[in-house]
Amino acid sequence: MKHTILIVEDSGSTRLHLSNILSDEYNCIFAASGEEMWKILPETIPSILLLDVIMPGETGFDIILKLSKRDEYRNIPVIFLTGLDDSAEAVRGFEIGAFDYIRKPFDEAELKARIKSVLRIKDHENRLRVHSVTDYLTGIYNRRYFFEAAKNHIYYSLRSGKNLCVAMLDLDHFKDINDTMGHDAGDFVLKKFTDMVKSRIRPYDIFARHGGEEFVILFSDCGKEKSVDIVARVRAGLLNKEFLFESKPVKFTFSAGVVSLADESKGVTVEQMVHHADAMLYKAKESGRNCIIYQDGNTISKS
Ligand code: GH3
Ligand code: MG
Ligand code: MG
Ligand code: MG
Repeated sequence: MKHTILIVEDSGSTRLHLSNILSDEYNCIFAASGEEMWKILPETIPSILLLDVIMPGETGFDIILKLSKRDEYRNIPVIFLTGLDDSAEAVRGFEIGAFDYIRKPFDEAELKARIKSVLRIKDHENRLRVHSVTDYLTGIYNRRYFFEAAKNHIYYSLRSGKNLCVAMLDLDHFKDINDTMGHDAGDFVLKKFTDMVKSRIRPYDIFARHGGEEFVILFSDCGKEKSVDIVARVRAGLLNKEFLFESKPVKFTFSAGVVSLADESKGVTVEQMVHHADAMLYKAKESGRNCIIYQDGNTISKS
């Protein structure tokens, strides 16, 4: 698939020139001003923004500063394209976040090489980002990502008046699976379990490995009943399910604790909610495992 390059340039002849050079290799989209660019961006996030500096209306410098304040745009790499022959301006461009800076008139081969280099760095950066938030074994989010994302979700929920719930899930007697069938069988179970949960939660919920055989889910914009229901459906899905590991049958269950932001005290943190869900999980283990416990004010229910 071709990368998309969004070119913001007020000069028609430069736009045409860039189109001739780049259109074979890239999907080029053109804007003649910042104003036009802001209309295109919500529809198309480009792989690179080629940004002229001197334009009527917003300058390239104005634009990059605005982009850096928007979560959805701040990771778009910007290459400034300009006739300015002043290294102080180039330095300023880099200081405010440009990836590269190319002076007009540009050399075709050099322009192409610089674009390729930015794409390579960006690709590497994206891989690192995914890597840093992903659990290696199961491919779901890791604990670090969970706490970061959950913090924002709580903040958003408090501002919007929407609820959210946090569930802690822990596989029952998981050590026995490792001990009787081997560590690979344990890994297999962890993967099957995460697949099962992924198929039941909604795309905007956050599902992460908290550690070992312990998992955490944030149910975004979701009430307690619905959250418990989703966890209960995972539990029900596992009840009569037998997986085959190297032709040997393996069955497992889990216990869970669920808490709701609405029932927490004011100013509660993610860490406190997770701790609270963990306390409910502990009760679930104590009451015989393979069950879910949630807290409704002072009432503890078991399902
Ligand atoms: P409980 O029902 O009380 O939760 O018992 P349990 O056996 O599930 O809990 P325990 O904490 O005693 O054992 C958890 C085991 O999970 C111990 C550890 O070796 C194993 N474990 C942790 N991470 C992994 C992993 O990535 N792969 C495998 N195969 N095992 C793991
Ligand atoms: Mg210009
Ligand atoms: Mg366990
Ligand atoms: Mg555990």
